[in-house]
Amino acid sequence: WGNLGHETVGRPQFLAPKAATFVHSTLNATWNFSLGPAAIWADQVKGEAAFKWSANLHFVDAEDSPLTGSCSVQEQRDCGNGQCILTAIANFTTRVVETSLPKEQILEALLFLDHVSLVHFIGDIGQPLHVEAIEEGGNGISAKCSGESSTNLHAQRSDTGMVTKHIDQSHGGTPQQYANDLVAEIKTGAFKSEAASWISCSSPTEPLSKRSPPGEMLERELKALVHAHRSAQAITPLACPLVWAAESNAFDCSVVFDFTTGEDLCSGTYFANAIPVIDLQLAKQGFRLAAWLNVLFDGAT
Ligand code: DCM
Ligand code: DCM
Ligand code: DCM
Ligand code: ZN
Ligand code: ZN
Repeated sequence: WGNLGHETVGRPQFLAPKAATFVHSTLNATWNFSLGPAAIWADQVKGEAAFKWSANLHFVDAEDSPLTGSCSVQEQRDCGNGQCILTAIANFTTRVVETSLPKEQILEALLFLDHVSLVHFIGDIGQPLHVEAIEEGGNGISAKCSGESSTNLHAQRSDTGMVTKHIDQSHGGTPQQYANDLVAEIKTGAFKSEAASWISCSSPTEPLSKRSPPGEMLERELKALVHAHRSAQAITPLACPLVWAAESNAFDCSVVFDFTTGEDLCSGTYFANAIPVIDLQLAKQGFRLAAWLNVLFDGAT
């Protein structure tokens, strides 16, 4: 996502007390940021030499075949070197857990950086083109929006075109309003019935009878992660980021590439099909982010 998408995801309004306290005290005291603007920090620094190591952590190049209708994302095949968004979420989660009781300023600053990185990556993993290898996540595919000088498919779907136009048209032009509107959909609207399933993390291949209740798997995984970390084992890949990635990636086989060269993506069927996906993925990742932080800081979902 671009800034608008990240600022939307980064305003979780479902935080439990300790997570909310952390967000308000540490983030505001240290940086005078709210979580929303802090969520774009990882994009701002990734071009700097000191943060070059982080540039590949914003996505996973899924080597599937969406143009022939075959979508998939696999930890080993697509992230075998451990340098992708799947491992980034596991790594930053571990670091937040590990340093959750720091007293010194330096540790707090580190915690802040790990924390805002986590906020950012939990947003990015919901963007279908961040879970796709083709043309570097669509960066090499030219695309245009409302006659604007043509850029690329990745940019149009992430922010510059479609998200901006959608927020301007339907959500008062600001990520604050957009986030509020998505929260309303989760609380009382179109997403109400499915929101609990967003944090179940159950694998779609798992038999229904074995599915964990919403939230349980998330908590179990985080505890396993903390345990693995404390006992100095290698970070185990997490199931949840892979589940989230697979959901994003599936849209690469439906709406994402369904246009013809030169078509205006910000009108007609393509735009109409894209908007519900953008709403869904941003609402989902914001909800998941809050659930994740609630487990980290409050030990509950
Ligand atoms: N590295 C990379 N991509 C990343 C992270 C690290 O190419 N996402 C490289 C940078 C260093 C090496 O891996 O050459 C070790 O990095 P670090 O010291 O950051 O682990
Ligand atoms: N690193 C990380 N999270 C951070 C900072 C760094 O995972 N917030 C990792 C990236 C590199 C290694 O630690 O692999 C060294 O980073 P640095 O050069 O920041 O010490
Ligand atoms: N990106 C991606 N997949 C790739 C390469 C890049 O999803 N294989 C993303 C990262 C940025 C955007 O595309 O959000 C632009 O990348 P860059 O800043 O590296 O040009
Ligand atoms: Zn992007
Ligand atoms: Zn990013």
